[in-house]
Amino acid sequence: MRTQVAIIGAGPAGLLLAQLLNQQGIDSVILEARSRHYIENRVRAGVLEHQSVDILNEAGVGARMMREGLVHDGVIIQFAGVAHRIDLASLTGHGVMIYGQQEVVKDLVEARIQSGRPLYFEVDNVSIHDFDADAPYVKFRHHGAEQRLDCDFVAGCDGFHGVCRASLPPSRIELFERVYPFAWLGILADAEPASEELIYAHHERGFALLSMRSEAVSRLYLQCKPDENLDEWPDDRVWDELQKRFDRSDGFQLRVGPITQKSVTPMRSFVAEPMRHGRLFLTGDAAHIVPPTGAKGMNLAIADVKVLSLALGAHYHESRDDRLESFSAVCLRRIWKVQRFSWWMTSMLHQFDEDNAFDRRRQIAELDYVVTSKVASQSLAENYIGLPLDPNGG
Ligand code: RFL
Ligand code: PHB
Repeated sequence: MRTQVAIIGAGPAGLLLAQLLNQQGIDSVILEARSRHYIENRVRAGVLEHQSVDILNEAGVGARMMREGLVHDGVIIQFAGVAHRIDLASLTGHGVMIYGQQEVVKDLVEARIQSGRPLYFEVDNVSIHDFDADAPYVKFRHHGAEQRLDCDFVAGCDGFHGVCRASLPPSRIELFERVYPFAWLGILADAEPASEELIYAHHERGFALLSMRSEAVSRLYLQCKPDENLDEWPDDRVWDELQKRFDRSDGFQLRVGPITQKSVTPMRSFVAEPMRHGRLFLTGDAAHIVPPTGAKGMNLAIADVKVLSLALGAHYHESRDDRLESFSAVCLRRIWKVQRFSWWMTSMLHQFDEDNAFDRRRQIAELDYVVTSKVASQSLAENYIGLPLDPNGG
């Protein structure tokens, strides 16, 4: 079989790329290792930058998000038992949208099915070949049968553990990495969110985050050990620990309800450069990872594929390859700024070392500065709602 663009992975990056290409009349085949049920129920990110909202709307997949998503014009930073609101809208003119990644994925899968173009679930043995030459191809197995997919380009949208980046000889990529000495224990609960806006809480017992998926579903996280054993975290202990970390002088109380999902997420910062290797393009988590504190992972994936879709459009419709050539540099310039922001939020809010009293005082001073200085809160807000995306120049 043959296509123009072979897309490996049906996460937000692969599915949105397919949709943006389809809008330009460019054919693609998506190969996904997991089942449709699995990818549509994988609970992950929840915050969309305002321009991610625009990109999804322009892609024609935003109708349900606009109906069901929650627009947030502010975010709460809490430390030393006091909550401080950063007014995103008045500081930047924009807010963010709370809408679960799995909902974005469902909307994109639906659009893909409507388009009539192929999306293969549960493929295995994916391997990519000859991406340095003019005629790359992908081999894979589907329902036990070996298949070959010839293409013009391969889009590696297969996440951090995928095959695309792993197919490159180590000499061709430069890796930049920081692994943090903690993880997040995340829960989803059938409980009305106790706050209308997200709360990022600094606490000496460790960071905690209150987020949500709807008016009836809370999403909460607490800093834990990287090798935390979930068996040691019965529901009561999770609620108890969360309540301690959200404790405030005004008597704020969490709203408790049945926990429907519980998981531990390791934290890392990671970039693989460059993002283009001949006719292979890496996007999203396949090329970079951010710690979730800045809420940027899904947004970076969306920005990468927007840039790539325009570059592929210029190749097919204007016979121009300059945008394909600049893809990696354009994306990386913005990615590094987002890496910096995610690292900074993470460093400011987490406990790194049990007995480093100096760092704790320094964090409190930094948080105090951020919430009391207009320029400092504006800088946080400008990054949180999303740095501008210029697909031509970074
Ligand atoms: P994905 O979503 O990992 O999708 C990759 C897809 O490729 C498939 N795959 C393969 N398919 C075929 N062959 C192979 N050999 C394959 N290997 C893998 C996988 O099954 C999968 O379907 O990557 P993508 O599309 O780049 O999207 C990236 C985002 O998923 C990720 O950055 C975010 O979830 C990160 N993230 C957050 N991002 C935000 O923007 N805002 C947030 O609030 C936010 N919170 C989070 C997060 C991630 C979290 N976890 C669990 C990692 C909160 C958490 C807890
Ligand atoms: C989430 O709702 O899952 C979420 C929100 C904000 C973050 C990370 C995750 O920074």
